[in-house]
Amino acid sequence: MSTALKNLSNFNHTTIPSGVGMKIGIVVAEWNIEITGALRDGTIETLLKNGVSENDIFIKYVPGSFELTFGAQLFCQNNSIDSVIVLGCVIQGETRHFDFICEAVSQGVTNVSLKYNKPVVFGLLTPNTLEQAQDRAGGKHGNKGDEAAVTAIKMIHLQKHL
Ligand code: DLZ
Repeated sequence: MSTALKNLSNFNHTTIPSGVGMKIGIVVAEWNIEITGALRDGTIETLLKNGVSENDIFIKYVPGSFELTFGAQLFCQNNSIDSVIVLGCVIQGETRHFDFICEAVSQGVTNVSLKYNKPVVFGLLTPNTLEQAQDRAGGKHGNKGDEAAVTAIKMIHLQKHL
C-alpha cells in the first residue's frame, strides 16, 4: 500500500457533497507538531472550501498519537458532532513503539466509530522518515489533511442519505 503514486489533495476524479451544516471535530496530536499542524491547516482549508462553516469546526489537542482515540471518543459523546478526524504522525523508529501506537490508533478509532455510529477519519501518517511525512503534509504528495476532510464530508453525507 503506497501513497507515493497518489496525490492526497487531488479530488478531480470524485464528486464531493456539500459540507454546509456539518459539524466536525478535529483531534490533533502534539508530537511532530510541525507535521500535524500542517495536516490540521490542510483539513480546515478543505472543510471550509467545501462549505463547512468555521463555527462548525472544533479543534482539540492531545499529547501524542496514542491519545487520539480517547480524544475522538470525547467528541463522539457530543451528540451535535457529525464526524471526528484524528490527525497524527508516527515516524518509524528503531524500537517497536511505532507498531504499538499505529495498531492502537487504527483499532481504537475503528472501535469508537462503530460504538458511537459516527465516522471517525484516520488521518495518521506512518512514514519511515521525516521527509516522507513532509511530502504528505503539504509537500509533493499533497496533504493527508485534505483527504481526511473530504472523507469526513463524504461519510457524513452517506450516513445522512442512506
Ligand atoms: C512516545 C512516542 C514516540 C516514541 N513517538 C511518537 C511519534 O512518533 N508520534 C506520536 O504522535 N507520538 C509519539 N509518542 C507519544 C505517544 O503517542 C504517547 O503520547 C505517549 O506514549 C504517552 O501515552
